[in-house]
Amino acid sequence: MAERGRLILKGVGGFYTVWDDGTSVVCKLRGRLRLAHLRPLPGDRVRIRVLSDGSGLIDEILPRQNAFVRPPVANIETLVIVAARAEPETDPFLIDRMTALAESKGIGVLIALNKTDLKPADKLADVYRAVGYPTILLSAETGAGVDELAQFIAGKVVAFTGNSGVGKSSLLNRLRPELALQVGEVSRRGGRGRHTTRHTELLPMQGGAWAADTPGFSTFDDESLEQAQLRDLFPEFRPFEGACRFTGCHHIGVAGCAVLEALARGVIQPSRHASYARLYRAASERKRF
Ligand SMILES: Nc1nc2c(ncn2[C@@H]2O[C@H](COP(=O)(O)OP(=O)(O)OP(=O)(O)O)[C@@H](O)[C@H]2O)c(=O)[nH]1
Ligand SMILES: [Mg+2]
Ligand SMILES: [Zn+2]
Repeated sequence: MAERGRLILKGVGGFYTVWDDGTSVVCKLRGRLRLAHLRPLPGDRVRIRVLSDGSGLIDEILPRQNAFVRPPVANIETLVIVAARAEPETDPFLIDRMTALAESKGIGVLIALNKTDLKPADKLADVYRAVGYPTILLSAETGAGVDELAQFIAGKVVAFTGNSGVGKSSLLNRLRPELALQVGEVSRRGGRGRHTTRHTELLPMQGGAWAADTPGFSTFDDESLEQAQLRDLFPEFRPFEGACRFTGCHHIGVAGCAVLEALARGVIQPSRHASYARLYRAASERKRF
């Protein structure tokens, strides 16, 4: 069996909290790794040495299965994309950009629609269920859907992502009240979140799961979703592969495009194709500069 190594829970200011068989050890990075500009991420597996004073040194970062820049996290099995229809309302484009990023890294997603006590999200849920993504309707306020969420993440290493204020930390508190994570107030004006969570941290959950709470994002990194690859990151396009009139069709405004025909028939969700087109245009802008 391959060595699993110890798990990095968080890193703040050059100090890394490492889970070592039931206890956590605060470690520094060995000079050789620091000089090579190697920085461990929460979720990384590492080899450590515990010194006589109880502190530790990270000797080696084991190879990564995958890594995200934002949220900064590695070796995730499922990305839990938290969104809400109110206070704050999530732009579906943000959801679709995250699903595309997850697809580009071969990571599963869960669509977690929170705050359903404020505004129902059934229609939005239908959009993602039509794509084939597991989708849960939730309320951290009433507890609706939380058992289903617990079952879904059991035994997995997952990361919660989503715009600030959608209730990532609140859902984690519902799943495991002992965590007592700080949650924010939603500002009256604009109903936006306030970036209450400052660092990404992996937390031990029931059922042997680990879940990363992450700060909500307001902007994205210019993480490269390449134009040529984009159409493969929308799974609902796959049934139409090879069915367009032109080989290598990018499913953007050309005659005889099977994806656009499916869109016109309502088989492909308009918001999903709009997000695809927006990502496609952004990628072509990047390519020009
Ligand atoms: N009504 C209602 N309020 C909720 C729900 N979930 C969270 N909230 C409230 O929304 C606010 C923001 O929640 P947080 O859990 O801090 O949101 P977050 O996603 O962790 O935000 P950041 O850490 O800033 O990224 C808090 O006032 C919560 O009490 C919900 O399901 N219903
Ligand atoms: Mg938070
Ligand atoms: Zn096409």
